Amino acid sequence: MKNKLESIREESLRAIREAADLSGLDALRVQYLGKKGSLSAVLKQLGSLSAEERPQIGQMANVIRASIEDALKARTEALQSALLERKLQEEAVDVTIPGKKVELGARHPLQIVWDECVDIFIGMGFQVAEGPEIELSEYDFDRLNIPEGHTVREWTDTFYITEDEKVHLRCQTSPVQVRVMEKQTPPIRIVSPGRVFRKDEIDATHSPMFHQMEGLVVDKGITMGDLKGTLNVMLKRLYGPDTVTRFRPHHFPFTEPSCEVDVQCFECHGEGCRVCKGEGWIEVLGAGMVHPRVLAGCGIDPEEYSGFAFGVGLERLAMRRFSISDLRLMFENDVRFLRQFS
Ligand code: 2NL
Repeated sequence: MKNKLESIREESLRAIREAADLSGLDALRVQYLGKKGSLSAVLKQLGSLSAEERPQIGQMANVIRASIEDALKARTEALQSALLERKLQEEAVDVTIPGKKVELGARHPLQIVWDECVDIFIGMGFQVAEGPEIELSEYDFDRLNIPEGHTVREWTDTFYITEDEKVHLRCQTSPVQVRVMEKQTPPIRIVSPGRVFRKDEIDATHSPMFHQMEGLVVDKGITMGDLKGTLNVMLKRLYGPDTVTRFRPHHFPFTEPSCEVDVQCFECHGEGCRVCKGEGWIEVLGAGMVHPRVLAGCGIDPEEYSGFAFGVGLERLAMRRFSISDLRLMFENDVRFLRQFS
């Protein structure tokens, strides 16, 4: 039995020394010290020994148990610290590595004039309205009093989505205002900035996709005076307090009366030069009193309410503002161009 205990000691201590991981160690603990382990098996046979041998063997077994426990403890600690060491190495952070540079972008010139226009009108109590870019022709044409056969309705002018001409890419953001008038009872004060689409050939001043901001005010007693006052505020904010404006009669199907609005050339102050092509004036927007038929078509009684509306092209504003000679630059996303606006 002594031999048996000796071999348990040798075998177990070697196995513990060689154990590769903590779960292996645990298995060894069970194998040697557990209730059904090798040491217990030997102790169960103590009864068959003589009275002198019994305490000797018993004591020997206790010493071996203690040394196995010590060995398990030592190996556990060694494995644990090796594990920690490896983790520390794997998760090491080199704080001396230079950080990644964050490239700071710039607002697009169009976005700058967009934000500026919106801010001016928010300052006058307007709200911003948005709507779909794919529109029903009913909202973009019919409700705006644009007659059947008008050139804008032709396939050469408009991007139709469906063969039956009922759906197309909107040509203006007016349908956004139509949708608001339909839902909301006056007073209404909104601007609708957004993308619009027309089948124009691309050149330095034309693009089949461009941006527009329209505005609409509907309330009791709105007059041409409100239109002029509001647009004068807008243009003075955009071009400076000394800006001179001119309201010229015009025609749009959706407004009556209608006008185009010019600002006096900031280069020659009306003398006529290259910037204004000898005119002395630069056209900036179209506007008018909302046609009674348009109001009525949206469920607003034109006998009770009146309103004014306007539309302004944002690319043209940006081009003038930043002296951009070619509109295509704004859609090419060349960072050398875009960086100039940071
Ligand atoms: C332009 C300038 C304009 C409007 C847009 C409008 C919208 C509704 C009712 C009446 Cl819902 N008018 N918008 C009015 C005048 C001018 O845009 O040159 N357009 C061709």
